[in-house]
Amino acid sequence: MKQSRKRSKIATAAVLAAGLGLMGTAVSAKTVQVTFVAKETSVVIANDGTTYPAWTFDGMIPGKVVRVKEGDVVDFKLVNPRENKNSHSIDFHAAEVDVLDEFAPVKPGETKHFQFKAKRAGVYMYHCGAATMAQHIARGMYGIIIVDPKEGYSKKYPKPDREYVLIQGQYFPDAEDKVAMIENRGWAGSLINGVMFHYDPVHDPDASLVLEAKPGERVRFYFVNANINMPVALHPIAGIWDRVYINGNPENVLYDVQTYNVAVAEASTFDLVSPADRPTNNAIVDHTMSAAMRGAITVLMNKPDADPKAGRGDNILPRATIEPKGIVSAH
Ligand SMILES: [Cu+2]
Repeated sequence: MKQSRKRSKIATAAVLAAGLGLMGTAVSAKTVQVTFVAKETSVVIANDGTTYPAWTFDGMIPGKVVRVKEGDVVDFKLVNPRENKNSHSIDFHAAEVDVLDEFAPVKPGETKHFQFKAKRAGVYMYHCGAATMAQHIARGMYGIIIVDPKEGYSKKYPKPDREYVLIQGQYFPDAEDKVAMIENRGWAGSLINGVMFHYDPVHDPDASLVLEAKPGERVRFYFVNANINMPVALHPIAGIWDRVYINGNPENVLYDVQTYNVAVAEASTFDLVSPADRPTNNAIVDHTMSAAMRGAITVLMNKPDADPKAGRGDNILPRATIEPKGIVSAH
């Protein structure tokens, strides 16, 4: 009943649009302004306050969540302030443009401005692609752009009760050793949203956050593999992925999956539904043990008193507030 009312509303909108001569353009498509400022700055990468001389978008690892609707135009600016020492760039995996034009390096003191239309629904990585790319990604220049489907929710793509972004990256303590990054040598940690064991007080007593939901809720994870060289074997310990949407597109749905392999620079969407009749916990892990034990474990608590704000609105990528310790590098 609800569904058919919704359909008739859409039909009405189409008739109105036709009457106004708007057919052929998506009625709800809009232009979304996004600005990133490249910042070469120290950031905290562990719950104990360990800092790292990062390169970032806007001073954070990962950069901010960009969320648009299929058909929207992204009007994008990358500012590379004069104080920086390096050229930086942007590579939106959701954009179909020219690598030598839109994605070209931007020198310190310059700004790049371009537009692209987000034509295909899904979840996509973005990152800096300036040379040496492995180093610019390893030092923190990456994030997610979510392109929500223009059709909205459906039986195949139900509305989730909570949503969380999880972005996994590799931590190379020697920030200058580009060759080690390319060759996968010397990596010491797995960052989840920029911090090792970010949401895992079980393995790291300094961790201050967990992810929360209520028993029986559908929790949707938007996952990006921002590693330099390692695929991710994403598994929800004590659960089974109810659905996996490859590349986050509702058309690419898999049901009942224990572990899904996420390639480097791939992003996908994962739905988890916990038992409704009892409180439970899941540990979302990269089942690749060398990564799990270096930080790629996230606790999801499914409890009746879950914070109603958790995993909703602007709280889909929670960031722990951690005091930095030790010497903070100026660059
Ligand atoms: Cu860069």
